[in-house]
Amino acid sequence: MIDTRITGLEVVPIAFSDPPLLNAAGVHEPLALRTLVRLRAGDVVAWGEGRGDALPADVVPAVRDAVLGLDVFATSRIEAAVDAVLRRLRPELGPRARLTSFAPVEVAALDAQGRLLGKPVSELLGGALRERVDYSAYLFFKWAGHLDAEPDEWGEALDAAGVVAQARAFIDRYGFRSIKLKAGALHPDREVEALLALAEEFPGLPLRIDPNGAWSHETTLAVARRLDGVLEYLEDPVLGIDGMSRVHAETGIPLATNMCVVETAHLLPAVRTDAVQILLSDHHYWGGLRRTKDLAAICEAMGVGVSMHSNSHLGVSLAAMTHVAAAIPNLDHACDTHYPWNRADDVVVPGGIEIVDGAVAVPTGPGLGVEVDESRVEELHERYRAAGRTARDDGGYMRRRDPNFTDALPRY
Ligand code: GKR
Ligand code: MG
Repeated sequence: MIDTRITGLEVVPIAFSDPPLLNAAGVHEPLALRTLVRLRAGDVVAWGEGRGDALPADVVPAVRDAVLGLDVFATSRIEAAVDAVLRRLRPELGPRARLTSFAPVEVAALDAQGRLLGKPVSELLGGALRERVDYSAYLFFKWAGHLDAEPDEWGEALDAAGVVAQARAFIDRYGFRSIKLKAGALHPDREVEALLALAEEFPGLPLRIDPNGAWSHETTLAVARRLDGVLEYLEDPVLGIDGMSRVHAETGIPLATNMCVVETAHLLPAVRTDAVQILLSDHHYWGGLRRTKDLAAICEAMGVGVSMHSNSHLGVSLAAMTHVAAAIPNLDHACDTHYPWNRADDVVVPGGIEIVDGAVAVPTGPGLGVEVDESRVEELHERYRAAGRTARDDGGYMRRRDPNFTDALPRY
């Protein structure tokens, strides 16, 4: 019998380069923050990647003590152990925050299981139903470069022409076959113009727009009229389940969310009021890959479609997203990914995971199927330490250029 007990768990906060991408909250800072989990079980080393706030330093020793010695295949017991620590040390955390902490541990446990068995994670999730997972080009309005820095390789995109040029670069490099535009940054008229320019330039490609709740009900109705028949779906035009429900009732347009349904308690109210037609799953805060599969099954039962949300991330997450997406029967929209914006700093050994023809081939090697470059991890950890930041502050960074900027929503 192979030894499958957990013998080590380390949490490594990292920081990596991120371009100045605009959104309703402000603008991305020069460094994005993430959390890596390095887990040892039997004779394997495994990895998980989580949000920057997934496992704050003060809980790490207790989380480690709680999981050491557990069987790495017993993910429910591992989850219960992590949950108990968080309830004790951080009673103020709600279910979503606790699931956010568990997620990278679960991914690392699945990576370890796969490595121990010589099986890909998708097999542990029931098997890949497709060999490749489609992703969409995730476009942003952006500054040419960071404050006090030279322009970056993508250049400025602050109007329709800039966005179309960005789309062209993304499609030339990665072959994307659908497009999402992050909105909520400029006046909605400018954002609609950009979307219409994309529709003209790339006929037939599914298009989405996501202002992260920056629009009022009236603005949303005006945008929906102008984009009638153009969108695959409209993502979080307004805040809250009631607001989304009203928009859908008055426009009939399919609405997607990663904002008003972010934990199980939100599902029933959203479905009862027909507020959401497509749920954007995200294993990073829904509690890992198994829970994401369960979520997709619930969506199927409730007649809600499934797609996938992303935040700035590296290749360990891209691999995890791809495994779970491949194993979800009803995931029938291209997933979001920020990977093209961040891949230059990836910790995954080059060539390990690539977007080709708009899709990622489901890794077939053991576990997540990607190898992590430990020296790169140390480098990114050093950048995290040197930066002295522990939280994302898009609004604060925007105020350095525009002191009057406020992230209060709705803005338009
Ligand atoms: O990266 O600026 C961003 C996005 O706005 C991100 O923070 C969102 O969580 O991509 C996300 C979304 O779909 O809302
Ligand atoms: Mg969104």
